[in-house]
Amino acid sequence: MYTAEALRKGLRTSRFGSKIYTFDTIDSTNNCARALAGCWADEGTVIIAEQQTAGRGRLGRSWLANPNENLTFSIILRPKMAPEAINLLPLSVSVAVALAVEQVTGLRLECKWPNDLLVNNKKVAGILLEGSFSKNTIDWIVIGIGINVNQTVFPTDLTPKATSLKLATNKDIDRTVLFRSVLESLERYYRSGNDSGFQSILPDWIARTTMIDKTISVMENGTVVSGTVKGLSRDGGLILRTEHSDRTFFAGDVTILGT
Ligand code: BT5
Repeated sequence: MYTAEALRKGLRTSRFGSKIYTFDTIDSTNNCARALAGCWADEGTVIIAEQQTAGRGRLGRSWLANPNENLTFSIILRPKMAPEAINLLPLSVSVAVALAVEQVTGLRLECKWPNDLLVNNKKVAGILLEGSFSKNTIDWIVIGIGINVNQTVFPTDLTPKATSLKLATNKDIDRTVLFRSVLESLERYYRSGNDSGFQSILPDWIARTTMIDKTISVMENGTVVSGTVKGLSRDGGLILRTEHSDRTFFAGDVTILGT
């Protein structure tokens, strides 16, 4: 069980984590963060739980994580960016989390568009961005982050596609140390995005993906489109060269088919 004091001890951030709400069990840390964000909770407020009874991914999918073994938390942001650029934010979060995990474990994480982090081609972390927008402004954003840390057994249907930091390193990872490192990295990337534009994340994200020039299929709203990945657009979309033209996707599920 976490305590806010233990998580904050030695945390080298200025705003991120200045308020941390810890829960033993909650439905979803994103639900709690959304409710707090709507009540003007401070930017950088963190909600972290040992166990989620309704942890979720995108499009109503579930995020499944054993208690006492993983990191599942959400953070409230109020970014200074145009809503059209919002797709850059999960890319920035992906790179920030990858770097922090790398510093703590020595593993190299790979970014898979739009919101996955992989180790050895298996998903080790997922990011869920939810927000409230009004009149071309962003009221608030909640970023939910799930990292498979010390879990070694996954439900059967996840076994072929999920892994954890412990499975990849054969070592127990200190979740508190990792949490602090992730929060510090998140704040660094977020500040730099706010100060000089989130576009600056594009080269960093590209450097951490093996998707470029791969043949993939993207499923968007029930339609599947196949093609070759050509890169990212200035606003974080995925550029796919199909048989007929180049298309840019801003949402969807990617399956990597080959080189
Ligand atoms: C995501 O969605 O990957 C975003 C996951 C975000 C989870 C965090 S935990 C804290 C916060 N509170 C929440 O309620 N959520 C956030 P998506 O790309 O839709 O992927 C979901 C899919 O990943 C599922 O349908 C499963 O196939 C797979 N999956 C579920 N649990 C997994 C796990 N622990 N490891 C790897 N894959 C998993």
